[in-house]
Amino acid sequence: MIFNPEYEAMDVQARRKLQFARLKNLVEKLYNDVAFYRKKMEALGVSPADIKTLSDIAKLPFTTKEDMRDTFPYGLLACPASQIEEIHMSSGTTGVPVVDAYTKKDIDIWGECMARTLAGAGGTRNDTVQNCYGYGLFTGGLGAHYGAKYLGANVIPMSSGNTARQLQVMQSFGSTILTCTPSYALYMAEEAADAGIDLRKLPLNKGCFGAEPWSENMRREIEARFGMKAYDIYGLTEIIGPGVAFECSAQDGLHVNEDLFYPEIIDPDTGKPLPDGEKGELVFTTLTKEGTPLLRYRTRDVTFFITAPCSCGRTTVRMHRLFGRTDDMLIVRGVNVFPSQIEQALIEIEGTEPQYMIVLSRGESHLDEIELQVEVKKEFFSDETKNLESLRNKITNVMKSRLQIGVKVKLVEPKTIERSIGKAKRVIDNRKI
Ligand code: DLL
Repeated sequence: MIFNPEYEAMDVQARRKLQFARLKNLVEKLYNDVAFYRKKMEALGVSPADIKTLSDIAKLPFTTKEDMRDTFPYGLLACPASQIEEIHMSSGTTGVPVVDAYTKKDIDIWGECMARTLAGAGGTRNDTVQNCYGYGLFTGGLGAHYGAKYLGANVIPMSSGNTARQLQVMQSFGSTILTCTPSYALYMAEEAADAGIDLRKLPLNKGCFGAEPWSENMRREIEARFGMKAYDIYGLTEIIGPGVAFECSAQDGLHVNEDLFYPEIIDPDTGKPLPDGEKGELVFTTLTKEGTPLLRYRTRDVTFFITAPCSCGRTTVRMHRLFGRTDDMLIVRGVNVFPSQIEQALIEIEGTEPQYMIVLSRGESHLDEIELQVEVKKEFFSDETKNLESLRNKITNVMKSRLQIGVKVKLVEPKTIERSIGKAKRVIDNRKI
């Protein structure tokens, strides 16, 4: 079901017009009301009058993570403080505090964005949403909560953690939609298996997973273990939280809520916009936000746009599932490595669990070393040593061919890698550079 066909299935030209009108309003507001943006525009010699078409957006300044840090906490506020209804914050992947201040209208729009997201996964008012994203400053918990309410569904505000209770609630109330990080979903599946609960027999039939990188194979794993459809959902605190983009029944790219967030892909080195279909850094401009609207925010997330029509009937542009970030990209002996590449390779190898840790170090020779700790499936671990050795060799060879560098593989016993109830930590960087 398309939650809001008027906007989601809008004629593309009509949407362009709407985006332009909203952009124009935004630029005027920021120029007049937010000293930070006025200064930025003046430094580039650009004023609201220079924005004559949508593509003139490229003349406008970017906003970066550093800007968020420099203006912390209220430097980007674009409305009187008395109109702020709620604040969220994230330490972000890079440790810079990021604030999002919402007015009442911002919260309503957020609810709608997440209602669109849940509907994209097939959710309706008849669903029961077990929401295991963390409640609090993190946007996941309350974002999904508002969305479920906006959709008219029943929401169980579990927050993250206490897995035994999650499983109990899931069974007692017959939850039909699960919302949490994909790594937590897998953890729950393991705990369920240990407790002798067959998740596939429960009413749960769809899940909206995001907030951290995951892969196509991890999706299959979750779908098989739960007997559900697993959908990728994307968002970030700076822009609104979850609800910026979401997958539909086609599971072929994430529809961007374009009437609300104007997306661009740029070359991260030059800052120049790239044509549709080319991979680069994702940039968003918030088109209707009142509290902390942002102009051309550089997400550092790497993806490309898919413009081919989608079978679901939505006309919004889709973004490919994320490839990683421009900043958590690991550079190991000069080679760019995304943890997601390692995960993708690993999950294709029979005998391993999708649980891993990348430990980076710099040895005596000053060369970077990657140790990849991989959990082995229970059945495999009790097997003969020679099988384990051949599994280790196999992983080593696959990594070498995928990553173009050597990786030291260490097989570890089932359940020894620390599980997360929120975003999974996959990299330990012990290099002293
Ligand atoms: O993680 C918002 C969110 C909550 C999204 C719940 C989806 C579900 P932040 O904590 O500000 O906000 O982190 C945002 O997380 O820039 C991406 O790098 C990463 N991220 C979010 N969704 C995905 C996803 C929330 N589906 C940062 N796939 C973003 C990969 C994701 N990475």
